[in-house]
Amino acid sequence: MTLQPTRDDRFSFGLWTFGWQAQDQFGGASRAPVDTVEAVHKLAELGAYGMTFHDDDLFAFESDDASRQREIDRLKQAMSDTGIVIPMVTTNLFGHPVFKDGGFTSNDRAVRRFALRKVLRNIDLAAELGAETFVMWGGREGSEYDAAKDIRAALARYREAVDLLSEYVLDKGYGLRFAIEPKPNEPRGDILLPTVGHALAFIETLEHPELVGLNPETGHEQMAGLNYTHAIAQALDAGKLFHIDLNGQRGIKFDQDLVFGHGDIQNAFSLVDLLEFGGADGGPAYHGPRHFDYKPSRTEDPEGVWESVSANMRMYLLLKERAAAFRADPEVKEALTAARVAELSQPTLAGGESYSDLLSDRSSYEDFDAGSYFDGKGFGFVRLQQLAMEHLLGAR
Ligand code: GLT
Ligand code: MN
Ligand code: MN
Repeated sequence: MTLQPTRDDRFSFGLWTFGWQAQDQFGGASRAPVDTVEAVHKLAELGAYGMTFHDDDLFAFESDDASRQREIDRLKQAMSDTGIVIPMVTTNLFGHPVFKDGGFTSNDRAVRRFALRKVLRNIDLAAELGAETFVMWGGREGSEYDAAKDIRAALARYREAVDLLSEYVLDKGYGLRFAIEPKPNEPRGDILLPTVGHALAFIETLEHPELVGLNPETGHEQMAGLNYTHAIAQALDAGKLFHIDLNGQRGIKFDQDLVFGHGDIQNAFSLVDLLEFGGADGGPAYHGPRHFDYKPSRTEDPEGVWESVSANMRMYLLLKERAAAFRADPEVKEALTAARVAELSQPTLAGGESYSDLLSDRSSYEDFDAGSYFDGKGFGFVRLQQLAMEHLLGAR
């Protein structure tokens, strides 16, 4: 396995990631803007296959039609010069002051109508550029004060928005699907649809649930203290892993958006193992872009920014190589068998067996020796974990 990324790895980056000028709550920008065309060429050179963007990343909010079109044309030219594709597009409904109380769920109805128009226009652009996924991150959809927001009304307006956008995509015959990106907080005190689980439940209430899935981000689940690999597994179980935002986070704190693997490395290892080898017959469980949504730290200059772009891809490929070695190790295979990991895939009842059969099976209850589990019948999970850690550390 090579650590040099190729287009087949399907690595993609948001224009807002390497393009972040590193302004934060405590200080202004520490870097100059990155030109879109130069960035597309640089991504191609480093081995990525795709780039994604918000409308406002490509052309300024309220650009006139001519300057908007100029930026779109420059991007198209760079795409055809490099082969870089645009697999996903998203809309900025959080940056401008008009969205201070959200877009789809602002208390102000005129803002909600403006937000819908902004997204509809951007959906046309996404379809024109051949994107397959349209992400919706509702960072400003939420509240700080319970009295200020009727949450049930807000969810109804969120639903109304997603239903309208779905209807538009269907009427236009666009090949686009939506992916909701959950986040628990920041910038709002509490954001609506805070976790993968909340978003999955919401999707089932929509007019066109088949058109709507998820774009879970590593750090966002971890900010809620949750296990990202579990979240991804449940999204896969629901057939809703439409897109993914990979990055790094260290514990429950502000959204760090570190390089992938520079946060919880153990969880990154199990995640790559699941994505790459958790599918049928040990193949990939996910086939979409491996999209990095990270921020190069404020300490980095332009050289450090592009180093950090490469670091994301290299971390992913390193973890893929480590996971493959883990799976191929005969001692790991033996430990997995001892831990009965594969036994969980076996249905609890035999084919055709009913609850009556179970009730009359004395070996399952009356003659079952539950006592033998005291001081015996361990699962050996710690041994398995140690083997995983040794592979992760390159000790095996
Ligand atoms: C924003 C956010 C990300 C989202 C992006 C999509 S923008 O930077 O922090 O997690 O994926 O709107
Ligand atoms: Mn984030
Ligand atoms: Mn994200």
